[in-house]
Amino acid sequence: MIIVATSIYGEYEAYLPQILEEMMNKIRVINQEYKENRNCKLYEHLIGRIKTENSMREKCQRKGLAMSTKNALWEIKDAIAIRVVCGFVDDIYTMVEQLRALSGWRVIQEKDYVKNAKPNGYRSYHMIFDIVTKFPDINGRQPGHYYLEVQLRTIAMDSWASLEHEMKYKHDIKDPEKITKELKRCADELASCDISMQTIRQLIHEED
Ligand code: 0O2
Repeated sequence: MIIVATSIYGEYEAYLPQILEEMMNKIRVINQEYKENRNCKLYEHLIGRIKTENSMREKCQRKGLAMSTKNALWEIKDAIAIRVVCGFVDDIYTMVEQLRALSGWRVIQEKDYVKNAKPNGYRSYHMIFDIVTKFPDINGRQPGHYYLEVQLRTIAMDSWASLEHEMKYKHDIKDPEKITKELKRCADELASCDISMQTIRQLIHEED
């Protein structure tokens, strides 16, 4: 018997990296134009990813959804995701407005964990867009619609989230309450540094 392993993304799998690249390019153009007009960049770096097969299957399971292509691409909305890592908190909000203005991008969900941090200290601005692409979609449309998640954070927020994410998967933590408390303290200290850096930038600009 031959077992053919099929991706949870089915026939749409090959489109996903192409869509991701196209959408990242749109964000690169925003940065380029901003640099030309204002002589400063809007973000430090950009990361894109297609959710791995394992991670998508785990998420379907966690949400009580069947492991189908429809659920992976339509019910779960972060198969395609971009992270924009900014230098300053203000730049997050400038970028949010620029993304909102992109043609073919429609915001369907927004969560401001920068102003309203999660209880564990997690900070980031999350947006889910319905984007129009040149590819067919799961609902039989062409041009097809896909979801794209964009997370916007400062460098400090990103460092914290990466380390916290890594540590969460270590199961041999002896005193989880203490660790949670320490992580929260670190997140708040980093947020306070972000505010200071923002203030310093404003002071420098006032001197210009
Ligand atoms: P990964 O590894 O990024 O793929 P949902 O997206 O529906 O599961 P929710 O709560 O509605 O859950 O979405 P939310 O709060 O917008 O968070 C979704 C994503 O934000 C997560 O995706 C993480 O990337 C990130 N995130 C949220 N909370 C935390 C946190 O406390 N710590 C860290 N490090 N990241 C967080 P995934 O699919 O869980 O993971």
